[in-house]
Amino acid sequence: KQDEMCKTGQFPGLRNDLILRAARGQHTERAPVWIMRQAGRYLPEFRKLRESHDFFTCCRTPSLACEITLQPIRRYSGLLDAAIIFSDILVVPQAMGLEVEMLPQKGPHFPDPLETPKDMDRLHKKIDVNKELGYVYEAITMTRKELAGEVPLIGFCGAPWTLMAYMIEGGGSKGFEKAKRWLFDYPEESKVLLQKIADVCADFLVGQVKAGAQMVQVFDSWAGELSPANFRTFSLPYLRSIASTVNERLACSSTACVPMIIFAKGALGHSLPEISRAGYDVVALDWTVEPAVARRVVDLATPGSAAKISKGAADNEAAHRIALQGNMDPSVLYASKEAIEKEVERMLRSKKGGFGGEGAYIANLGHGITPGVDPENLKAYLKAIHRISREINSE
Ligand code: 1CP
Repeated sequence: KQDEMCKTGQFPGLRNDLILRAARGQHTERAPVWIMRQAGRYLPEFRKLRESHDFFTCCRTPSLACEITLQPIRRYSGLLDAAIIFSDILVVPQAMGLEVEMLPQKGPHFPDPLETPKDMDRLHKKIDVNKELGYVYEAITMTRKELAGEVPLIGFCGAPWTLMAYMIEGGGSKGFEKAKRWLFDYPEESKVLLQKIADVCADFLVGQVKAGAQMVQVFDSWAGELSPANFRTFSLPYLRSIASTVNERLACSSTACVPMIIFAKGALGHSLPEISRAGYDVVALDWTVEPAVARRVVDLATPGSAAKISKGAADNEAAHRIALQGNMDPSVLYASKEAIEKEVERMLRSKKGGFGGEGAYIANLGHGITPGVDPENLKAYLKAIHRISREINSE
């Protein structure tokens, strides 16, 4: 059924492919822009809907997930270049057999987190991802149709280390002591768990693409909690595994590959070269890295692809220039519109250490937008990106 679904012609033609071109390393007339967590609590229309619907009910009801995904697209009509499906990274631990609830004001909570490796027995032995997470696929197919080709739809999942951290901590954490203790005391069992999560994530992303996702992002939000050595032992191999499995599986099922984005927050300072060679098309940056430096480091780390400052590279070109995404500090959105514009100038102009006008760049924040931001300030940010990047990209 899934294979039938992805036959061409099922979805309306795409009218704005700016982000797909940038993700393939190409020059674009201006920088495409989307915002991590663009569908969420800073929007009054989202908060209104949440008054009458529980969080995971929103995730599990395709019509609600579709509506929430479209909220920012409507509000910022013409200013956003992608939609991201409304869901959460914690639907994967749920599919693996752990209970997760969303507590008001507190965030995610696992009533029975994993305490010792023995608890891994409580996870499902065989996971039918298509069955457990079919509701996400339905939401994606519905939203892609509703978008009617206005902008591409992004799918996503959490990274194995970030998900393992939640499964052991039982929710958000300051120091991740329990999860890190596993890495030191039970390294082999940790690797088994990480690979198991990676396999589910790969299945899940393949299913999302078949259901209509035109790009996917892997969120390693807590990568920065790990030392360089532990990041390379307990996170990076599983990020690589996801990228290669997804691409192989899509190729085998004759489904066109889609650009993949990796966001390893906090790990760029020590592992940007390794991350840029992990098999992803786009590397998302947090705000602790200077864009021009990141551009140089990534080009040096991926010489075959950097040679192609690919104005005309074919869409399915294997070795295109690695694109960058990011990376404004989300807190800038609390400042005045003048300050926001000034920071956008700094982020974009190469003489200020910014991304410059060569393309292979997707504007975003360096992490998710926070609940207290005034939606009008986000509008000022989006408008500044459009205006300034159009200027720079045509210079
Ligand atoms: O009360 C509410 O309405 C819950 C708030 C909320 C929302 C709007 C949560 C709980 N998740 C979401 C949606 C969500 N989560 C999206 C939607 C698509 C979008 O617009 O971007 C996405 C992509 C996520 C991904 C997610 N969930 C991440 C990775 C991104 C990041 O910001 O680092 C993480 C770490 C989570 C876990 C999570 N879910 C929700 C919260 C509050 C958290 C963080 C908890 C913590 O502090 O550890």
